[in-house]
Amino acid sequence: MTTKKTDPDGVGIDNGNYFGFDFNIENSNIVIIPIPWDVTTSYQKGTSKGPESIIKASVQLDFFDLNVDKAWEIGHYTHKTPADIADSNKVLRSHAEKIIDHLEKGRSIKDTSIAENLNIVNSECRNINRYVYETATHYLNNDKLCIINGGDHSVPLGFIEALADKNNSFGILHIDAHADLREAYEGFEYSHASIMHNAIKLDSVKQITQVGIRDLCSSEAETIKNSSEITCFYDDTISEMMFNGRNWNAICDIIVDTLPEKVYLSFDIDGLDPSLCPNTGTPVPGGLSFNQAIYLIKKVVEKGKKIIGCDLCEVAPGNNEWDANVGARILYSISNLMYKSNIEVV
Ligand SMILES: [Mn+2]
Repeated sequence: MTTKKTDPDGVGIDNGNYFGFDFNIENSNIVIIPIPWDVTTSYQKGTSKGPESIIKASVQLDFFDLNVDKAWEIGHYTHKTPADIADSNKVLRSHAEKIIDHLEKGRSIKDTSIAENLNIVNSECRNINRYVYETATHYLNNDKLCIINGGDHSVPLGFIEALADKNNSFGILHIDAHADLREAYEGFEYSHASIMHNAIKLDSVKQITQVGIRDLCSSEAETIKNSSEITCFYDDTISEMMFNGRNWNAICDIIVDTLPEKVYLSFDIDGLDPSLCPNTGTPVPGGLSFNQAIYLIKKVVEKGKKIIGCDLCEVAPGNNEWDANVGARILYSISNLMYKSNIEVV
């Protein structure tokens, strides 16, 4: 039988790996690290099932990639995440739900009745952050390119910290409906709504360029306005530019020019139009089309930037494979473009 590894038109094999590829770590250039974690998701849960659903849907893809030569030969390796992470996620969600319920009744985060729950959640989130940090560091030390596949948008922080240890200057391209700049959303230190607040505190992170943002609180808008390190291309501003005749190519030029030479790509699926991710944790109308998102990332590579790492978060399966199908395609495209940006930059 011809497999996808040697022939992009071959048969996809459901072997538990992304894309059904059977590379070993030695002959891989990219490692995808699935983190089934959505403890702090506040609205629809289910993003912890994202990685598993993407793995399943990814087998059906065609692996010929118009943007990257012989992408199926790059070597995509699937990290084996211990099963107890998913188990612990389930237990912790019940603690987190008690806290969220408490707050939704108008009560205070400082009430002693929820203090223990909050301590447990924060301490376990610290542990998962450390696990991601150590896992990513291990692969980076072995010259692998990594992608974190969440889970909610809190999980890549450990990876960004690992990259910050190894690179003294880089920027983050952040595609999302949300600014994720809250200090500690609902009392959670490692909330999906706080990742960029936590990332910008790292010395190596010199710039965050946000695209597609359309749901934020007033303090986040203030932070954006007052920060010289954050540039936000609001969804509203982007549509206005387009309604006034600017084309997407010209807008991408402006976006990419805000980024330094090294770029980390943080891709929250809800940055896209919700018809592409109807089951994500916090869907918001508006957003980028699939082609706009891929074109933007292509421009990052074309303009000679080097993508040093990526994450794809907040994909949640619904009753059919649609969300996972879109997620798998994004994951394949961005991982291939990341590889391309590393071989073409000297
Ligand atoms: Mn989001």
